Amino acid sequence: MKTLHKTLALLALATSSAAFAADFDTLDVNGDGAISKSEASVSEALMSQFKELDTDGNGELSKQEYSKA
Ligand SMILES: [Ca+2]
Ligand SMILES: [Ca+2]
Repeated sequence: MKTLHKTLALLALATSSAAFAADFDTLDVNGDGAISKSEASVSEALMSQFKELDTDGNGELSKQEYSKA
């Protein structure tokens, strides 16, 4: 349930603003220091740039990669 609540909070955040509403730590739901595709999926804007931002192509966005958004 905790995860669901966080997801709902993220969805509210993501829809409340046009750009990347949430900051890195908020998007990194599991706290592993990277934003996975499923974590990025709360933001359509982020998803649309995910491939471009993932410069090392490991399928996750590091803080450094995300900071270029
Ligand atoms: Ca993560
Ligand atoms: Ca990456």
